[in-house]
Amino acid sequence: MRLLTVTMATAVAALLAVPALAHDFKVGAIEVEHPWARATVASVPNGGAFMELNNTGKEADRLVSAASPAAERVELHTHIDDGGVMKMRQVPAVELAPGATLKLAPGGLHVMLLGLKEPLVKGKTIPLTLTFEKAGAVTVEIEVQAAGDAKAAHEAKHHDHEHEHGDHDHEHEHEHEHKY
Ligand SMILES: [Cu+2]
Repeated sequence: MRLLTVTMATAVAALLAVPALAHDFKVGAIEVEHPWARATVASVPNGGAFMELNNTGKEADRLVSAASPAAERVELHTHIDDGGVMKMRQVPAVELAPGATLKLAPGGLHVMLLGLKEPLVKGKTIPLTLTFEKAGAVTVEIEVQAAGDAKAAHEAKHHDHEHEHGDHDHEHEHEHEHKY
């Protein structure tokens, strides 16, 4: 019995060591949950990064910039409906009202990585520094997932479901992302 207990304790310790289980970051009142990106191919040196942002504070804050050593330039983007075609547009900041939970997801707000120095490979992580007006800067690890994996598909589906124009398939209009 003692041996079993020790074995279980070891197993639990091993599970806790898996980074995916602790893939949340915090700076001031801002929580950054599960930052991830889709794997990319060499012919398309740009990619989108996604995450959930929670403002647990009583004051509004804004995500004002992002940077990564993995990309030449990082921009904050959203999608707009341009005559029925969803196009990406740079936004100066992402507003976070007090208590707000904001999802950056395919087809909507995202962090755009432009001029990737190397393709994003599934299973790798890349650092991304997010700067919030009040909370300050935090460097998170972006987990690269397969271009068409279940999590990405789930996120995209979830987003379309919530979106007013849910009947559009935004994914096919995403200019900078190579999908499959
Ligand atoms: Cu973009």
